[in-house]
Amino acid sequence: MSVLVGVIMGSQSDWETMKHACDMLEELGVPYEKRVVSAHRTPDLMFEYAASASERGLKVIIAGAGGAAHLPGMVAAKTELPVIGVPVKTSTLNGMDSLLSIVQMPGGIPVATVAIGHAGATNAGLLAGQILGAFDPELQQKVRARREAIRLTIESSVL
Ligand code: RP5
Repeated sequence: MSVLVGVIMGSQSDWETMKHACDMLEELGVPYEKRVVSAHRTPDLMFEYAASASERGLKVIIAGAGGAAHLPGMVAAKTELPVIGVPVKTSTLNGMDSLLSIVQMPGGIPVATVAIGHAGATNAGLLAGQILGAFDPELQQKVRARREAIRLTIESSVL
């Protein structure tokens, strides 16, 4: 099956967080690719990746970065595909720097920003699955079943 989601991150050090997006895509059976693409250290690669993503068949891009986290916004500037931004938690400012760098996009160039860290990365994978699921009933059913399993777990919680 062709790759539908591109998972990119600004550094190898983001993988601990971004692997949770990949785990979710695997759980949902969504074909994806993953690679390190840095807005600051490999700007030409970033532009090339974003500009060619649509013609390569990708449908959604998940971009994670920390600190001066310009990757999601700059990628969004170069593609019409939906971009989901994951703020990676930093040791210096707890990811608030990442969050604010990603979330405050100017009108006209959206990035769907999720929570800082692990939960955000998980939700990024899930959100990509939900976007694709709108056009894929089988995938949408997987999302539905997953939610149902969560509901049952919560309702049967014993304290
Ligand atoms: C950002 O700088 C990356 O997304 C990463 O979160 C942060 C630190 O990168 P390293 O110095 O660990 O490579 O570009």
